[in-house]
Amino acid sequence: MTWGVASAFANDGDIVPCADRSVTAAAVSNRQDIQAFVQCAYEYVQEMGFDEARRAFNEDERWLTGPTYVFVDEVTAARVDARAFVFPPDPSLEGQPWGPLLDAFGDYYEEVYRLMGTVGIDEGWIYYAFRNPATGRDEPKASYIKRLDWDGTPAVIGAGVYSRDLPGTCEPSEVHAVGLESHPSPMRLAEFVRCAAMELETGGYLGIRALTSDPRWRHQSIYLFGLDIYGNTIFTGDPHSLWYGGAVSEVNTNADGPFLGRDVIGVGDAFGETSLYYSARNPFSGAMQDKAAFVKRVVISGLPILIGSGYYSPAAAPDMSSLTVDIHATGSGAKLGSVLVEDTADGARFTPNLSGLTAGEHGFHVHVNPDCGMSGQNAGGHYDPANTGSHEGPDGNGHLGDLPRLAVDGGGMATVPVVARRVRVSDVVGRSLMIHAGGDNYSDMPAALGGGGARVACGIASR
Ligand SMILES: [Cu+2]
Repeated sequence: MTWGVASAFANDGDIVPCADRSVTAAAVSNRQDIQAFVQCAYEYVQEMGFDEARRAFNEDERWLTGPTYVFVDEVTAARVDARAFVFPPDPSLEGQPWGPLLDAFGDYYEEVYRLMGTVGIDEGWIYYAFRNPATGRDEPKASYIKRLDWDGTPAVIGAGVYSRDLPGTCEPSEVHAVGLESHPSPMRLAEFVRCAAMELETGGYLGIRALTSDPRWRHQSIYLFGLDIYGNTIFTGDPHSLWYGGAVSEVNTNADGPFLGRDVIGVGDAFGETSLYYSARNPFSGAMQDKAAFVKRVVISGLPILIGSGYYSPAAAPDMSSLTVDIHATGSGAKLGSVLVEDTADGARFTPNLSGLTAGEHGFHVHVNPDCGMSGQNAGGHYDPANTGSHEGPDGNGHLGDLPRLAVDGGGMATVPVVARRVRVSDVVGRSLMIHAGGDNYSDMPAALGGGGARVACGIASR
């Protein structure tokens, strides 16, 4: 097992010089524009001096008319003492310490000082909640900031936008679990978590439901989790938690865990956001795999928590030729045993080791979705990649997911293997195995879908 703690931050790459890409406030329409806009403002300060730059940022259309403006703030550890050097929304504040005004956007200063003071980067994106003067509400905002010497004082120059004003910043079409799953990278992961953190800060506890169930935030091995100050998982999109009726522990805080025995919020306070490396069960593969996670401290309803997500190391991908599927009763959730699925020369062999079923034959199928919730209804229909729409049993040409009937003895046990000649293990992964109350007529006549009736037992086929 590997683990570690590190601060991580990445910007979007090299910044083009202002001369090559002159941008006005009115023309800003994406993240790269904001970066170029800040670069131009920075160069303007270098060329024209502090007094002219302050005048221009407050008065000239180029810097002021559009969805953004230029700000310059002092960087100091005592954030209430930090002075505003340029603040076009209220120029009367310029030269004054923010002081108690920080209450409305303390997150901003925490981020500025953390990045410039603690992490020590020279420029990058920050994400925080800020009072939107247009609506009077605190809303998610993203700003690009760059280190600047303002007349002998450490400062940052920056510009930002509210997420709804700027396509490309936490846009649902750009930041989503599918993208992170298919192209995992530290930068994508950090953006994913930061955008989720903004949703949480805006929506509070009401936002958790979406963060743990919406496909934007949950896909295959990707999900979000929240940790309290003791490291307990207080919410999670991990599909395994559906089975157990509560949150599966994402991390442990023991001396050998990813937090190295430190308390979680201590880590959050020290870093604000942090990368973590540990081993965890990948809900999509079912295997213990190395995981690269990223957590960010947020405060909701007055309480600090860490929100995080992570992706799994593909190098740890397991052998794909067999799979064990745990089977649970759909009603009580009780575990009934498991089914071993193996590739053989004759097709996939399903070897059950189950108890607690009713005697006789039971319809047995691969259903589409890896989800046994709602009494098995969430699993959807029989797996039918060729869209035949026809239930014909294991030797027909209909649903690929039509398996041979499962035999249960008088003691309620199923141990007799069945072989489905058209099926491979890879067809089963990422779907579910379903056992019905009744048998299977291998036809849609006289009863549709084999006539097996209620879905009594189910298992998610993940590794
Ligand atoms: Cu079925």
